Amino acid sequence: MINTVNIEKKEIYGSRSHSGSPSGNGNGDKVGESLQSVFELALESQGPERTAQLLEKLVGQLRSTPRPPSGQTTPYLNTIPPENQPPYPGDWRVERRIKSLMRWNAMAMVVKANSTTNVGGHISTYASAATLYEIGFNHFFRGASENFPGDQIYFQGHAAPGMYARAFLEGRLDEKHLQNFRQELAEGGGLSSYPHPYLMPDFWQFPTVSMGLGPIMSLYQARFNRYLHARGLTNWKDEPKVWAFLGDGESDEVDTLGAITLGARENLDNLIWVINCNLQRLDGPVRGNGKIIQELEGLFRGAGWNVIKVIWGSEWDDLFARDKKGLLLKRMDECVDGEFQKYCVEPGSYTREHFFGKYPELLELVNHLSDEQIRKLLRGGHDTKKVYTAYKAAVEHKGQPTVILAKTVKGYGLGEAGEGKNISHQQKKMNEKELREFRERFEIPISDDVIAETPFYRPPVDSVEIKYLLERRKALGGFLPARIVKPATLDVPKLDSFAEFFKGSAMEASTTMAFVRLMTILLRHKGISKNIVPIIPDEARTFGLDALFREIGIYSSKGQLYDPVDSSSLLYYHEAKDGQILEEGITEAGSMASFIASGTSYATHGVPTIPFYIYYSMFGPQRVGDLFWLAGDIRAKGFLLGATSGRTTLNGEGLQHQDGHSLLHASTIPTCLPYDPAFGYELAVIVADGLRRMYVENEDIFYYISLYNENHAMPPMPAGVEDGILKGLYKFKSAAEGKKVKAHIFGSGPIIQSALKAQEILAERYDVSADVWSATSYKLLRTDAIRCQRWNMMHPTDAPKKSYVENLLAKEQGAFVAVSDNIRTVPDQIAPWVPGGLFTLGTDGFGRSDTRTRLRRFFEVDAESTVIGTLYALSEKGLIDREVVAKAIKGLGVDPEKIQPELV
Ligand SMILES: Cc1ncc(C[n+]2csc(CCOP(=O)(O)OP(=O)(O)O)c2C)c(N)n1
Ligand SMILES: [Mg+2]
Repeated sequence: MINTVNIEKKEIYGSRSHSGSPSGNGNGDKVGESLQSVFELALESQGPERTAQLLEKLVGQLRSTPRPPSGQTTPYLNTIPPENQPPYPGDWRVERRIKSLMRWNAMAMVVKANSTTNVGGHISTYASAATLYEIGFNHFFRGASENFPGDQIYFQGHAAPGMYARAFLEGRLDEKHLQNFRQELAEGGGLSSYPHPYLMPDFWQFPTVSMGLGPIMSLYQARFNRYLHARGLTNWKDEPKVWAFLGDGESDEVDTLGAITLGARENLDNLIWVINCNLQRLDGPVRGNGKIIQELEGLFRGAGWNVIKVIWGSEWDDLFARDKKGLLLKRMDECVDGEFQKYCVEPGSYTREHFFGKYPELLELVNHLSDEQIRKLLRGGHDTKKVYTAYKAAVEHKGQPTVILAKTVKGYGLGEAGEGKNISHQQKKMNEKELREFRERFEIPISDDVIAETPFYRPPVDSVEIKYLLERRKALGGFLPARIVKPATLDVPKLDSFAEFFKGSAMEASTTMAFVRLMTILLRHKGISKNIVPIIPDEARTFGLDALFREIGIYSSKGQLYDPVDSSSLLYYHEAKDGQILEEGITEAGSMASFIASGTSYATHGVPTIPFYIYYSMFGPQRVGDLFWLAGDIRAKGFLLGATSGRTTLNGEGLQHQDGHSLLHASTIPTCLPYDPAFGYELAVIVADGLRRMYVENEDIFYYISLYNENHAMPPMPAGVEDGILKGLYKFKSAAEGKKVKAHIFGSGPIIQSALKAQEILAERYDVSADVWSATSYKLLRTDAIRCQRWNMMHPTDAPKKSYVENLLAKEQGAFVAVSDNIRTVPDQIAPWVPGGLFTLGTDGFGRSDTRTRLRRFFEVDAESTVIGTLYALSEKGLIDREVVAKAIKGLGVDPEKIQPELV
């Protein structure tokens, strides 16, 4: 019997990296037959009662025996058995000393900052992950070199102090930097709280601190690397690996797990996730009543990933080897994470009694260990050799992405100050006693008299530690993290490439159609055609971009393994290994991750690409706003096209689709330029200038452009308006002079048509000359005005500066009215700088399904409402009689008591 157990156990240990599902075979059948005969024999010779007893005994024995994985999980053991561990290539003693110094400095940085300020910071995350990072830095993470862009590493945001501590030992940061952790405005600058490329553009590559975004970005980054290579845009010799470090609590974010099947589908063996399973998040256990490692294992295996569990440290190997009955494993399986946490904080005697003590044989198993030794039985994520083994297996694994589930202790080494405690995450201070204990535990050469000041410690450059550390990084290609940007410009098309837009067209068209035409021109422009990355979340047909399928192909790492149903048609669904379109399917988050990967390829690969991500505008910032924000932080470039925009223009789709506020969302992102063009020529001028600013001038900005699906006249471009288009406002059509009063209507997008019609009605019926202006960007007008206003505030005795919009409108008379298919707050952004104020009409409230005509009356943005609004604004200024407004309301057939869109 004992032999059988051993054989089974060996099988389990040895059969990790495949699914291991027990399949029927000839031997199995034979065993079954034999068992049947034994059963019959027992029945015959012993009788039913005795046979039942025997069977019960056997079942009991089976329960406590390690079994091969059932379903998607394997036993609570390290995936790689000790006998398969490779020799450790480094000097682990020196590495341990280096790591201890990192631990100290990372902790000191936070404690010091919080001794005089309340800037916060985290000690426990890095404390639990130090080994996970150090093995990577010393043996795996490759820096950039010629023909190699460097491995791309997503560091867990809260572990940032550890990365700074390393950079300090490497000599890349000095004491002053560390002193100013989280004090970026201090004299001489400081270190940002988390990875923010916007704030530390030479250091951090990937923002990660908003949980879930690092994981999804890393997935799409790994796929984007393949895409770039398949399209011949890279010349690397070795493929970079993408490593993402995340927390086990972070796995609850939908963004973390929602896209993992992509990794398996695309065979992304260039992707490795390391999940730091310290079993804790901010408030307490991640799964007190369950096992997060097992849960994640099941999920990732189900999604087709290679899963490597690193649960136990080397000290456990001997215990498992001597545990012939599998009782230890049984006990592991019984315990929930809440209990494992308890064993972390209690003394060894507690673990002896409550964990091992459950079964006498287990107690015996640890008889030779003192309580202290039991307390020191390590979790795998703190064991250098176990972590190295897992990483090596991960980088060598072929055909699948790998996830390493590393079990650790949150706040490892903090002792009483917060090791494994529920408060660990928030711990930012340590008293002198705790500092001394920490120092002793990690053997930091800091004396008693200064310890209370938590001084930073860096050994001399010629010390064994620093020499080792620098040698390792040199061998691996240089320091990390590092964001390296070499200036690269593209030969972007000049304005005259878009001449056809400037002539206007006899045919009515929408701005979406204009965009499709524009894309065709760009995709044929030899300077940039290769660099363009069209990204679509399953909406190409909606926007009329399906013609591109055939022309430039949809990227597929597998090519096209089937004959598409529409292969006989001209515009068939064409997938190709070097396809240019990223057809992401229905995932706005994934598409944004692709946008970001493409928009930052100038930095990650030294190859500028130009993403054009077109989507339903309602599912942009409203749906995945945090990724939009991150696009700013990461210094992404490119064009976001919010199509089917406008609360009334997208008429039939109703409340969840009709967008009248994305422009406002986009306005909140500092590096985003939002535009709301009305005509094809405006779009062309905006895109041409965007290409110049981003890909010639190398500005780290991106564009948000609303596109609409309503066809209307596409007029020729009036002379000299380019500057106004780009700045945000220009006079599109002056009114006939000679009327009694003067007014101005700012229109945007298709709603400029309401303004134009209102212009006619006002002239014909109410003796008002209303000029129509095209307002292409309220945000840009506002930021320019704010800049001037601020300058004036700071220089009160100098001649005041005037903003573009103030200068533009200085000489204009009468009332000013704005009308758009967006909420009123969008135009209201410039109200303080409009002479005499701005009266705004807009689409505040929920959308609903109906015809455009009815919706525009409902929201009061149609021509009649625009007339009434203009007359009202004039009456408010005393320029016309209120009676005129009342008559117009009647004369234009507008019901003044009609229901109003909901405003709370
Ligand atoms: C989207 C988002 N929500 C909440 C937070 C706040 N937060 C920061 S760290 C943290 C807990 C992290 O736990 P875990 O992922 O397990 O990381 P650990 O520190 O344990 O390694 C939380 C809730 C955040 N940063 N991002
Ligand atoms: Mg955690």
